[in-house]
Amino acid sequence: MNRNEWIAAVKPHLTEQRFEHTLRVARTAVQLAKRFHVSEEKAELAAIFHDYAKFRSLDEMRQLILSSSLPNDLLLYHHELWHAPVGAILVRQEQAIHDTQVLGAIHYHTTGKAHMNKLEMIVLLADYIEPGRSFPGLEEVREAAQDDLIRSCWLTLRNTIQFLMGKGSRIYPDTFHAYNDLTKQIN
Ligand code: DGI
Ligand code: FE
Ligand code: FE
Ligand code: FE
Repeated sequence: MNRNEWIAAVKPHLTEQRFEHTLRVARTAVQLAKRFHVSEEKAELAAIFHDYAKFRSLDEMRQLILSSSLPNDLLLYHHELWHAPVGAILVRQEQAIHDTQVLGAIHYHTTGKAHMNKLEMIVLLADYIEPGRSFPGLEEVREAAQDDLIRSCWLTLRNTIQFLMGKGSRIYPDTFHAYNDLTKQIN
């Protein structure tokens, strides 16, 4: 499949708004891939499919988590988290995408995890800083993303944890693991 075929393949699975978000994430991910010397093709492919499962029913996602090798503890956390790991499984099954790096970047684009590779960081960051977003603290992250992948990713996780804690939400452990791991690496 080429880029236009990927875009055509994801479109029927998304709302118009989510599709536009996806195109912005893909453009942002390609810029970051150029900047930080990662395969632009993999970054674009992962970004195009990163929210593939966003509109699956809670029942379908729950069943897939239970019947796959995904950790069942996902079910104890907010269902907003499920579309990322579930999406990685569904794009493999339904779109025959088998690149494990691409699937990893889709899987961890929401929570992050310890020891992320550059592609995983790029998709997580692109999702957060794409031009349609506005979060408190986002300008600082966009600036850091000009030249420091680790720091911008760390800021993304820090902001997300602060936001979730502010609401009193439960936070998936991988998000803390990602944050702690990057804390060791930033200057
Ligand atoms: O799918 P998108 O809206 O483009 O972006 P996302 O996949 O990053 O969104 C998931 C939302 O999930 C995000 O706004 C925060 C929320 N969330 C709920 N629990 C957690 C969480 N995010 C993280 N990182 N960790 C959590 O435990
Ligand atoms: Fe998402
Ligand atoms: Fe995100
Ligand atoms: Fe997204």
